[in-house]
Amino acid sequence: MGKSQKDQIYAHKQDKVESFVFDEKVASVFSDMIQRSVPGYILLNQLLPVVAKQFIQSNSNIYDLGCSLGEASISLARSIVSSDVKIIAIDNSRAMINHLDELLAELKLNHLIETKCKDILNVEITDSSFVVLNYTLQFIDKTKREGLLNTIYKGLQHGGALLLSEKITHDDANEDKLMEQLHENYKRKNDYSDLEISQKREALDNVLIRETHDQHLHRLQNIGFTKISILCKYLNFVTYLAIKE
Ligand code: GEK
Repeated sequence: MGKSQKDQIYAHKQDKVESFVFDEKVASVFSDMIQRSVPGYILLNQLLPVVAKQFIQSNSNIYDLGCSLGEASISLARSIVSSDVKIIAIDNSRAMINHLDELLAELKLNHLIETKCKDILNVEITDSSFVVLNYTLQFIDKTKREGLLNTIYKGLQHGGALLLSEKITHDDANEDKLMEQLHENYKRKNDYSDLEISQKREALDNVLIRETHDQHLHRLQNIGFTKISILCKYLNFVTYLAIKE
C-alpha cells in the first residue's frame, strides 16, 4: 500500500457539501480512504496476481482502468516476471497520476508500469490478456458504460479476461437497505464518524451511480462475455471475472 495521510475530508461540518471529485485533497488520502471504505479491498488486491496468472499471455497488454494510486497495477507488477507484458495504468485525475508517479519512483519495481492521465472513455485497448476495472465503472456516465465495456471486450484477446469490481444496488429494497446499513457499520468500525459517513454519502450522490447484479451480468453477456463468475462479494461490493472465449 502507498503511504497516505488519514482521510479526514468530511470530519468537520461543511456548510455546503460539494460533489465528490478526485482532486489533490482526495489523492493525498486515497489509500487510507479506500481501505477504510471498501470491504475486501486489500484481499482483492492480494488475489489479483493469482487470478491474472491464469490469463496473462506473453507479448500482451494489461490495463488498469481508473487506476487511482495503482494498487492493482503494483500488485500485478510485483508478480509478473516476463518483461514482454506491458502494464498500462490509466486515470483521468492528474492528482492521482502525479501521486502514482511519485510512488513508482520510490518503489523502483523491477517491472515497469506505464501511467497515463487520460479519460478511459477515449483510450485504445489493444492486444490485452487482462483488464482491471476496479470500482470505476460506477463513476462513468450510465449511457457510456456499455460502450466502454465493448471497447474492453474488443481489445481483449480470446482467452483474456476482465476483472470488474463495483458497489452494487439490490432490486429488493429491504436487502439494499440492509447492505447499506452494514456498509455504514463497516465504515464506523473503521473509525469514520456519523458526520463523515453522511457528508460523504451526500458528496457521492449522483456521482457514484450503482447498478444491480442483473444489470451488470446482462450487459456483460450482451457484449459477448460467455463465462462470467462472481469472484468475491463483500456486503454490497462485488467483483466479477468475465472471460472472452
Ligand atoms: C483501485 N481502481 O485502487 N477516466 C479515467 N479515470 C476515471 C474516469 C474516467 N472517465 N472516471 C473516474 N476515474 C482503483 C480505485 S477509484 C474508486 C478506483 C473509488 C477514476 C477516478 O479519478 C478515480 O481515481 C477512479 O476512477 C475511481 O482499485 O474511489 O471508489
